Amino acid sequence: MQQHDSSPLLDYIEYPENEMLTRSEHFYQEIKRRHSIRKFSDRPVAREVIENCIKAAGTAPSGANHQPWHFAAVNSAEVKKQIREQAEEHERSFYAGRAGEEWLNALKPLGTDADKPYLEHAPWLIAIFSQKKGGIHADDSNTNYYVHESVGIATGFLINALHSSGLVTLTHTPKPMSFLSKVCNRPENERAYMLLVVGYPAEDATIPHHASVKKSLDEIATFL
Ligand code: IYR
Repeated sequence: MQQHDSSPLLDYIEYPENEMLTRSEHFYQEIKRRHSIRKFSDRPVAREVIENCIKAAGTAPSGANHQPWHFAAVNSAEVKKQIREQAEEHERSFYAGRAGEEWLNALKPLGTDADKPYLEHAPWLIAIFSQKKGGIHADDSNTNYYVHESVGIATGFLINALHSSGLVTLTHTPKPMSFLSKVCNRPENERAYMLLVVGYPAEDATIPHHASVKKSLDEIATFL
């Protein structure tokens, strides 16, 4: 290995094999309770919880550790209203035909449409941005690597952290998403990656049957 600064791995925890097995089973049981929710309560969620979850997302691995992401956490009713209005405008043309027949058919079992009241009802929207240029320091402007992969992993960490905290989420991808840059005051070099809707579920929240059909281990994995 090349000469480089490093420190010993002090925070690794090894579990006995039987405990490893029960922990992996427990994690599976926990994460399979995570569902995309489209009806949110307007109950507030403390900013500190959101901060902790974003800190967790920020520990994700990334290309050259450049951490090419930005999380704009929106709690302001005014900003949420702007996001809802602009998202719904795009969604209306999407559902009116821009998506194409095949895509619209694929969405039918989810029951989604252009109305997005949850963008105002949910206490928090987290707009995730990716950075093509950056570096390990916030003000660097070097090339970033594996940006999509890195931001995808961080987003996964964030969803997991929010779920573990007892909140529900929706991964929302209005198409196009570029309006988020302006609404969230983000610079030119960043691209909107995803909008996460975060909060408590409404009392009458439901899960579409289609969304709970998960492929079996055999269908998603091979062991060589
Ligand atoms: N962005 C639209 C459409 C949509 C697209 C996919 I792919 C989904 O899995 C769900 C919805 C919307 O949010 O309604």
